[in-house]
Amino acid sequence: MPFRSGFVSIVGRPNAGKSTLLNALIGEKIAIVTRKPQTTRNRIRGVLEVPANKGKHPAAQIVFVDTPGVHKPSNLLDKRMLQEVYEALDTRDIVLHVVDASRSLRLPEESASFLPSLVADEVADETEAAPQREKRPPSLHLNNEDAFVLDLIRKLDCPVFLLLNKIDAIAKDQLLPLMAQLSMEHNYAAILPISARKKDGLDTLVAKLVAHLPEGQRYYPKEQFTDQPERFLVAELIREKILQFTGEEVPYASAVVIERFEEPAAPAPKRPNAKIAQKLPLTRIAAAIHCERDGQKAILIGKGGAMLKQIGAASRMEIEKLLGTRVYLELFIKVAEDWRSSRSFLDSLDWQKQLEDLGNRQKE
Ligand SMILES: Nc1nc2c(ncn2[C@@H]2O[C@H](COP(=O)(O)OP(=O)(O)OP(=O)(O)O)[C@@H](O)[C@H]2O)c(=O)[nH]1
Ligand SMILES: [Mg+2]
Repeated sequence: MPFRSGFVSIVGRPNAGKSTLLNALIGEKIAIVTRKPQTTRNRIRGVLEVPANKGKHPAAQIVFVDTPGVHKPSNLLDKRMLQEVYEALDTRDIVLHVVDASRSLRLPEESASFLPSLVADEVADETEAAPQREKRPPSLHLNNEDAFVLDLIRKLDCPVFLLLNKIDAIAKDQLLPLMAQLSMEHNYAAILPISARKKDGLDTLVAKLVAHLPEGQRYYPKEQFTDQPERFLVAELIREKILQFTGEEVPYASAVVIERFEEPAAPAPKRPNAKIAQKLPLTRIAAAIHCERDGQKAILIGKGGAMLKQIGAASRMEIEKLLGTRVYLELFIKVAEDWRSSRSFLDSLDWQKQLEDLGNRQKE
């Protein structure tokens, strides 16, 4: 049977477990996961090689695309996050709509968008290439993120799978009514209960995805499992610790920029989870944590520097696992007032855009 390949975009409201699912499918930590909503800020690709299953399906390469959770934007960063979702929905073969089955859904009686058309237009204005969106009347259901996701997927002409996630956290008799309720909302190509955390139901999911994928060649080399540069992964691991250890507004007002990344001269094992021995070479990394106000800076530093030390120690351990070297990590805090509304600052965080710009400059 001919090889199959394609892009599978993962969408849903914040905290549905999209990034946990991506990591579980790929078997590597390529997206950060926390209990706080709005953890993911960028599209993140994870590449899965699927061997042929005799008589059932051919071999395939699936490129999964994790996206930020859909939420009502209140600044330019939020709008960029929503733009990432739009872009992932524009370039895909299949979409996975992930719903947290452990929280009750409040679906409105009729289809609704929580975003007035105005917001969609503003988002589109941000990038020239953004597709024209049809105008929608402002909706009454301004806070219903699930309804907005439904609104987006109803416009798609590709198969959409509904994934009821976190089934490890609910009683079995709750599942059927939820499936029945949601199956009326959209003509899903498949409805699958899963637990991303326990890796439950994922084999069935992958087999069904391969069955729906078109014939095609690999998009990525066989051994590559993500498109993210190492520097970005490192910045994300630091941000994960900020999200874990700080509260209130601080996690949302923080951005991490790697300012120095000195790889060791000697070659080091590149695979994540490699054993860390004392003899291993040393990577020197300096990272700036940007926040928006002096008060947030004080929280990030903590009493006698305790918070910064905790963030540094926890992220260093994870970075060592990722790089397979020892790591000397230097962290410092900078205040960049209102960076979440600064176009140029957000551009400087966007590694995909930076790579594209570099490519365009080289072509000229
Ligand atoms: N019990 C249970 N918890 C899960 C499962 N999947 C994810 N979680 C938890 O749900 C929380 C959110 O998970 P994420 O993977 O970060 O969710 P997300 O959809 O990527 O969230 P955003 O990036 O904010 O949009 C974390 O605390 C996860 O551990 C699951 O199958 N079962
Ligand atoms: Mg996420």
